[in-house]
Amino acid sequence: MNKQLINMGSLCIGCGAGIIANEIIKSLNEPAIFVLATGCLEVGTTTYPHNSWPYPVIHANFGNAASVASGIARARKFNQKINKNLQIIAIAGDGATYDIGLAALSGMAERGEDVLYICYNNQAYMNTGIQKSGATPIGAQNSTLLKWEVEQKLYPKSVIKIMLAHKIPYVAQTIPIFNNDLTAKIKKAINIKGPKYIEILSPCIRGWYYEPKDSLNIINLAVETCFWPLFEYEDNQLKINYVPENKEKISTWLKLQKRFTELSKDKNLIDKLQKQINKNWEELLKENN
Ligand SMILES: Cc1ncc(C[n+]2csc(CCOP(=O)(O)OP(=O)(O)O)c2C)c(N)n1
Ligand code: SF4
Ligand SMILES: [Mg+2]
Repeated sequence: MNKQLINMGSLCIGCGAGIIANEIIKSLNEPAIFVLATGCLEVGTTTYPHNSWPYPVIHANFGNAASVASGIARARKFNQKINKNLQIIAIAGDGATYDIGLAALSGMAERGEDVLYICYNNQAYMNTGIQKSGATPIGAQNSTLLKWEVEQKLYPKSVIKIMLAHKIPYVAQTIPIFNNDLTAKIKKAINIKGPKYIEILSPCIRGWYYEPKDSLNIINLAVETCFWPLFEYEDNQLKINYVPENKEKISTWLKLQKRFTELSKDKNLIDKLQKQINKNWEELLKENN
């Protein structure tokens, strides 16, 4: 079986979600079925009659990928004809996960379904024109803002923490292409029984409005600034996977993305954001000890 996506379909060149999809596929040795929520990844790789994936794919609705994946997990359990090694992987964007699909995801976790759920988080509803989602960070321009406004929360809500509250066996945060962190986490997750949740920051050229040449820099800086630390929880026990030697300032990361043009002018707000990032990181380090 070809271990690469056949092509990137109609995703933008350099789309983070396409890179993530390829990394997931490279990590798999078992037969698998993917359940995709509506969003850029699904629309860009499965436009009828094409399927860019070298695996069967089900297009769920926008909000029910976790429920569809749960149904397949039950079928695998009770139907003797279904290979018991079949991996069931739901992939959904931040809009589908943080907002419309949160109840379905919670149900999947609460029932203990044997499903790997992956959220590729590009921090807005990109496929429909960059509307704000529950994962949009403060100051990020989006098409649902009528004017520059800072009423958004300093930090978006944490679905990672919501999943930890469900006490599922594996929860992790990662980013595409950083020391093979993503592939290591996928490989680990698929060998754990029960619900698994992995959230991956997914750079979006169009919505974050950056030069494609800056892609790798943006990925690295999200981690090096501790805006997006790499960690995992096995049975709610934290392990930090990478500790930056010299933490970069968040302003360096913001400046690379035109979605933060207005925020970059507001020194007070950037200071507040920097303090919050420092606090979050200190709390994580403390929990790790
Ligand atoms: C019930 C419902 N409401 C709205 C839509 C329109 N819609 C399709 S994709 C999408 C945005 C998806 O955002 P996200 O989950 O963050 O994925 P992204 O497009 O950013 O990759 C929306 C609003 C829909 N398909 N179904
Ligand atoms: S708009 Fe963003 S998420 Fe959608 S295909 Fe383009 S780069 Fe990818
Ligand atoms: Mg999104």
